[in-house]
Amino acid sequence: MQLPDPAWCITQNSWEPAHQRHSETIFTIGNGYLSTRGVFEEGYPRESRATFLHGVFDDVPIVFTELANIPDWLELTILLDGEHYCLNMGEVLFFERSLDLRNGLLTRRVRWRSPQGNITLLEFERFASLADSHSTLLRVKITPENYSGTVEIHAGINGEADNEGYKHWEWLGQAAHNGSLWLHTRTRASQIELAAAARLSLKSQSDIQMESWNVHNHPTLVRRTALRAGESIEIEKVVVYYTSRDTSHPLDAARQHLAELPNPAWDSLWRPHQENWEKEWQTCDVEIEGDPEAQIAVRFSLFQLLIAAPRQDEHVSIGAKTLSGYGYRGHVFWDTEIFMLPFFTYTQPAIARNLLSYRYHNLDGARRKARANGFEGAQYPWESAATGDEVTPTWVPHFADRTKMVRIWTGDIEIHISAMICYALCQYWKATGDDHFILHRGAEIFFEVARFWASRAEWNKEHSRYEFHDVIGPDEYHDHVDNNAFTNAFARWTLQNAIRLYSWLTRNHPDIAATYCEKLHLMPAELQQWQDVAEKIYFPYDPQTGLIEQFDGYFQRRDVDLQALEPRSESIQSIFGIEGANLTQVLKQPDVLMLAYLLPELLDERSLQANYDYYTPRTDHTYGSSLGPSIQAIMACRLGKQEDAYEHFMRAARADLRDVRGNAGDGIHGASAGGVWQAVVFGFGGLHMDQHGWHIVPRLPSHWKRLKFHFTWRGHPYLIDLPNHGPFSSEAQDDSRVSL
Ligand code: IFM
Repeated sequence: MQLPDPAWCITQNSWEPAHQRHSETIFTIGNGYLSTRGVFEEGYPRESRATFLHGVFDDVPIVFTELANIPDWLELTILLDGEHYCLNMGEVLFFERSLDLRNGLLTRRVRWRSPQGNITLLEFERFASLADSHSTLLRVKITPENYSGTVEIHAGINGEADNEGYKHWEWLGQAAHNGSLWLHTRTRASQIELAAAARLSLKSQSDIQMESWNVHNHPTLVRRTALRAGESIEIEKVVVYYTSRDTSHPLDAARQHLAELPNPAWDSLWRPHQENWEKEWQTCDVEIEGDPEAQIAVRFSLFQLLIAAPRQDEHVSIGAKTLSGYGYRGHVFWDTEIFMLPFFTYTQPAIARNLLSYRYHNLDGARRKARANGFEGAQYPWESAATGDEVTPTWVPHFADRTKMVRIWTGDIEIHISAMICYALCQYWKATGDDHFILHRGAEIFFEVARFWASRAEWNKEHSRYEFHDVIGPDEYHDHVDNNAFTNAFARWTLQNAIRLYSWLTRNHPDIAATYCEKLHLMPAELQQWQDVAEKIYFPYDPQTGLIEQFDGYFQRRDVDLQALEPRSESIQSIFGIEGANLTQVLKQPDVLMLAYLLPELLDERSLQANYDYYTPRTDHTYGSSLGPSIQAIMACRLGKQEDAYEHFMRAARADLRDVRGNAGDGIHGASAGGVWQAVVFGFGGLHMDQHGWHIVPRLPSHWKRLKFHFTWRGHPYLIDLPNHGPFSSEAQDDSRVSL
């Protein structure tokens, strides 16, 4: 047996029930259509068993809508000579679980002594096909070591799947006979139909007894056979899913698809699956020599993004917790456009296009939100699901005392998201040159968002300027603030770029410009108004100190010496309380530095340094937002602070693997995963773009021997290979070390 390659495999050598939910997240597999958490086939108490399929949302109280956990494909009950195989009985003599990031194969080898003393080797494997996204497969090899007896397998599809107690599915039909089964079901409110068709095959040297149990909502296939000590049997379960989002007859599609798969299906599905994974990694792998922990953490992050990325569907996007857990219920935030999307824009632009198209298709939801709030144009929801309507919960239980409810304001006043979508559009456009997308989709988003900003701006007569009151910036420790620098700067940026886009359209595509004028009733006077607002938006910058005040009155808030609170293991919000943290200068995430990252032209070197020095010691890096550390790392790189950069980078890289915040059980921090890629490529790798194209100013951590990464610019793939001739000072390396 080959040992798992530590540069590519996440491996666990003991069974740790106390960390079960965390490891279920880490061992999630998926294929951009669906993902399945790394639960065990046989099931355990308190597990968080879930398979999520993109776009299958259903209504639920409080959080409005959530991804519905679909009927489970993994279920496999194993009886070994009459004893139930279950790790919390008997004794685990050997345990190894490994996820191969090269191909998404999850394996588990267990030597188990039953309560009666029978020892069995069980070898599990599973994958969700990347080449045939509707198909999921698992197989198990069972070898009794010190006994001969019977093996009995029950393999069902469980239509009773729920979301931590909440049931989304109503039964429509089922059958189980002749070695296969199907279940047809539908979400209660959104009425999305789902069909699962499954087949069980077993290879044994002895006779096999077959049964089908047509248990209501839980059709099950049963096999029994005899085994002698040292002999093995192999079981394969293949499950095919279709929904009414894919086709109007999902049941027919699932049954037909299953019937067309060879029996057993593993070998014929494995090859194309593996080839597809090889192709994926060829466009995006990152190699780091000299730092095994960083190497595996980066690949793990990319793997998580890849398995969540919709390849055939432009009506869905990646939620903040990807498809790997119940956290945020599958809702989509700015995490996608600002943190995850750059990875796709620069390595797999077709996926980036799908993700941006999701926002285009949901433009009407954003228009509804703007209208409901008394504004014009499109105001994208802070949390988005199937329709683009706002789905942020208004009240949630308090994190410290679940009997109390906390009002969540982000859905009402965290408004920068609309600008972030425009920013991502621009980044995609620059990197790909995809005019067609901008002409036919992007421009409409841009104009409608500009309209929103112009109508949301408030005129301050006393100071003759436009302001934005009562908002939340990226730093969510502070709510109901006025003139958040990040928000104001991006309102201005959107308006300015909408005007530029409009004039580019009128010059180069007057017919399309005319179509927009007609469709959106866009008049020159309105563009003039955008110009006026953009010019007069207040930006809280002090030219003397070079400091940007995060929002009005921020500098007057209580200053807290965060060092004096060390060591600590909880966030500043849990220490001071929600209101208490709001009264301090402590930041959940580095708001002003994020602005400087996204709009580098805004600050000169002196101001950047001043803001970095001011805000860095006031940021709750470890227990604040998981979105912060990767950006902090990039800004540290830009200022030549390599050691600080590396520390922040590793904080991001460990977010899920080491469960830094204790909540990885709720799902992968997708923004952190995307931020890790940006920290490597834009931070240490120093890739940046300007009007002349792309440039590299690498600043590798001193112990990295080499960094290699890929990116695509205007349709051309590049491989950057940066051997480290360090040690590095704050001076950047020059471009001569770039090889293509
Ligand atoms: O979008 C983020 C936000 O910036 C901080 N709170 C969590 C959200 C989802 O990750």
